[in-house]
Amino acid sequence: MTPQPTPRERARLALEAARARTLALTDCLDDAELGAQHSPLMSPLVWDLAHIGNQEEIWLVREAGGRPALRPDLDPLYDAFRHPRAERPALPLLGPDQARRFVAEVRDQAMDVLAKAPTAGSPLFEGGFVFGMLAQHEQQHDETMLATHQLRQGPPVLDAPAPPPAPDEAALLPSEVLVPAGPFTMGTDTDAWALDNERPAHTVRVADFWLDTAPVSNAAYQQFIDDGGYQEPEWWAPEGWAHRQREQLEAPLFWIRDQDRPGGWLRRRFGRTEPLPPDQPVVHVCWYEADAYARWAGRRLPTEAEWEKAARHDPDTGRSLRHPWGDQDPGPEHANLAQRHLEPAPVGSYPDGTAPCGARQLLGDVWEWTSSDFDGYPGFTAFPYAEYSEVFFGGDYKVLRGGSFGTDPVACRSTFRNWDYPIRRQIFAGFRTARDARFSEDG
Ligand code: AVJ
Ligand code: FE
Repeated sequence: MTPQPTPRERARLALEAARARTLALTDCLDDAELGAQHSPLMSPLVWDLAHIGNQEEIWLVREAGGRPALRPDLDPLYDAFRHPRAERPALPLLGPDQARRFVAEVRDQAMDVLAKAPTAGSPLFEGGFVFGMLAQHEQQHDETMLATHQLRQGPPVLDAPAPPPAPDEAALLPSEVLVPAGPFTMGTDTDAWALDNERPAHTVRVADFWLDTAPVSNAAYQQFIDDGGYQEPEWWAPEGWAHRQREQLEAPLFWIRDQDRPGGWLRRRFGRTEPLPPDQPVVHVCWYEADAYARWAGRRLPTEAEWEKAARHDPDTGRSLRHPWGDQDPGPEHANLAQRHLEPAPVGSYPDGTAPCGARQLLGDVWEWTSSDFDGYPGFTAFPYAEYSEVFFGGDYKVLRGGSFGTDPVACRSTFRNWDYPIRRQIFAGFRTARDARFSEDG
């Protein structure tokens, strides 16, 4: 057993890791590229950078530290609710060097606050929560910045080794696993850094169902395309079909038809064009595409509760685990996280990350769309601010689970909830499918 760091040490390490990643994602581009808008869906990277510092100033320097504001004049510029992403390039933003100096000054003060702060006695400080919240906030923006890198045109600036091939036994895995009926504990009261929307823990009954062992692969998704799935309204939700028509969707984002191979596909990935790997999970599909594929396959998306039960319920003990493999922090053997690779690993990878139900790759590789709308759990209370998640409740957003290759472990666990509009596909999102087991011959 490795000794657990204290909450203060854990917070310090998490904040430092987030900052190293933020700087790596911004130091590789020149000032013009940092200030440019690579897609109307995204902020200029220099906005994310200073927004990270502004949030850290608000929460760690002012709220946690009780210290005077450093740059209160920046609050309106970097308030995500005041300016939609498309408007941000026109704002009088800090330049790259000013932003770098600003985030460093805030960090100096935040570290001083951390050194003196209590780590118990109030919800904001319990287990180092507010520091963990800011480390997660920074890492979430780092993943968004990685998605901006993927949208950017021009020669590649990011590199990482390819994930290892799937183990030989991956070919022998059953296509789906049974998750037996019964109650499980969804959400958490005990994970110190869990965010408000993951709380409180509550019991949910789930009927037995079958779940894909691994996320849907590019090869499987290509069969849907080849079978005319994008031309057949029967498979699509009505709003999904309207969206498909309006946007002329024909394939996942970043797929390119290979002119030299009829029916073959290439993909663009962080500035490189390469053959589409058939055995990797499909990525950059919107909820409507995932939903349509599932219907074409005679299946459906899992509900959020089904997904979480598969990802943490241990039938031997009745306990809910922190991660599919247990309570240990994610290591490189468990899951494809932390931008260690710049693409998902082949389906069937990471046997050491297998969940008790037998499903693989529930954490890492690709975010997984669920059929569920984003809402608060019974007894939800916004903490410490409604703008983190509560303002997004009410049915406009679909829940994604599990994290991608670009998600840091600090912002990834079996209770973690992500959400987005059902039309979005610039995020690193794929899916797996499910079906009811009750009343079926296998049930
Ligand atoms: C949880 C990824 C949906 O990026 O909109 C960042 C995270 N919240 N700053 C987002 C977030 C405030 C959020 N997601
Ligand atoms: Fe933010």
